[in-house]
Amino acid sequence: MMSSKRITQAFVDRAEALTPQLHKARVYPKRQVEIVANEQAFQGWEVKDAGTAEAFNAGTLRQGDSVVLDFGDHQVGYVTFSIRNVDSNADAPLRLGLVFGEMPCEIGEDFANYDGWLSRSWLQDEIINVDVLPGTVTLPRRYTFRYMKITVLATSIRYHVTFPELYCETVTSADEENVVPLPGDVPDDLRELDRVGIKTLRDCMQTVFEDGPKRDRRLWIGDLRLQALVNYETFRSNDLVKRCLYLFAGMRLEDGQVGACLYEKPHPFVDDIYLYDYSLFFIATLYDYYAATQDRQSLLELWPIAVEQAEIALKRLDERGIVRDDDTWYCFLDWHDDLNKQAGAQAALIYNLKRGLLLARELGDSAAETFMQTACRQATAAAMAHLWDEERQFFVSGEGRQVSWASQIWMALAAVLDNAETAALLDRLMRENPAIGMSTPYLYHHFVEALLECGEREKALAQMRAYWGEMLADGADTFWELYNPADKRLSPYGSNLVNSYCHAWSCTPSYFIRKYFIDREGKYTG
Ligand code: RAM
Repeated sequence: MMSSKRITQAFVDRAEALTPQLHKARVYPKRQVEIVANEQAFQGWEVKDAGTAEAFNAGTLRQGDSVVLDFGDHQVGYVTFSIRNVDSNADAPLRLGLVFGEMPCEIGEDFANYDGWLSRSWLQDEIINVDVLPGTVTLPRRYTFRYMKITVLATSIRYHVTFPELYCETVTSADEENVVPLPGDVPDDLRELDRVGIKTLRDCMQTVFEDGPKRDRRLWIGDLRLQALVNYETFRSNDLVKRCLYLFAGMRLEDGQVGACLYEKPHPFVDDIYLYDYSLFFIATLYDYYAATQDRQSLLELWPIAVEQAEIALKRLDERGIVRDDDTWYCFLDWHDDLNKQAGAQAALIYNLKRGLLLARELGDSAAETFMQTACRQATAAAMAHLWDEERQFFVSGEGRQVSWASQIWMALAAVLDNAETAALLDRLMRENPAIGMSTPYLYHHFVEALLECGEREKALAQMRAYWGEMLADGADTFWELYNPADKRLSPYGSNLVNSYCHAWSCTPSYFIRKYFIDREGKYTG
């Protein structure tokens, strides 16, 4: 049974009126390739040159033949091809097998063996039958890919086929012209991180900030928050952030919580998923939006919903003032089966209350100011009294008093300790390296941000270079949803085939470089 949602239609309408136009461009394949098994290569698949794109357009394919086209970079869009029959008229329909892959693994591996727990339907393949030849086909679905495999499953004994033209019409709402070039003295490796970060964001920017254009193709507020930060430093599509905020505000869950994610079609609707940290991020995302735009009218309209998120979050505190823990998926923080969320959730609460407090002051809302300040003081005191382990010098989480990277990172971001103590905490974290580590670029982002916020610029740069830099060395055209340098096939979904390889929350090197290492005069300060 569907639960009833709290809909504020005027907000949804406001959001819909801000739906952006998509920019289109035609992209042709760059070459033909072969994907071959090689244990030394990333995820066990190597890409080998197998001929030019022109040779593909001029060549003939027979029943049973296949070809893999490489578009040279990550694409999001609609594929069109013209097909001609050769040697005879087409006396039977043409049957084609198509596979699209962001990564070589999606072309190399047989989808029939897929055993992940997310739907098989996320894997991008089709069988199409073409009744009339010669002809032109435009595939109705939007694909996200670099590689496209075509297999001729059936012609007839009389005819073969050729593809004189094939291209992808790419779509994005991002406006490249708004991106200010980096100053000349930025080192090449940082330029490359910035370029790929921007490309990642661009491909996720559609009529909302999608989390991943292959999967899940929807708006998650945790991803939105980071995309918005990169956007303010790059494309400056501030109305797209506004649209997303109004969508979340306009469609809340039964008890008023901002939902974790929402869909646009067939009409905007919010999913039932509630995550403690994600709902709270409505406050931080609104705070960042206001800081970037000074859009006071939107702030005024959305403010009551932000306050409400804080009120709802406080209801989860136990008699000690600590977020009640349980075994459900109540808070995100990171994909890690063994991560206890309690301390991270508490820190996310404090982090957002602090931003709520600043907004309350900005608005001169003294009741909200008192509320945020009191809640913040109490949540911080409770964290220090019950989650700080004086002996271990770490924050602990849950009944098992778990020490994890996520808990320390979020307490650092919440600035529960002073700057010097936070820097020492992060230093200890790196030295002692507790077993519950970081799985996603999302948590790596927060680690780098925590280092920067307490003034550890060198360490932050080194972390960013090591992590996202290694992703580049492993062949990233866009940054990935999951990346664990110690286990490169890692997937929280049971198969790396269904991982997203262009993922919103991974695009933040561009934000770090531009926000923290370029000064107001546009000079590089690294
Ligand atoms: C995944 C998506 C998304 C993330 C959620 C929590 O399904 O990758 O990016 O925000 O999880």
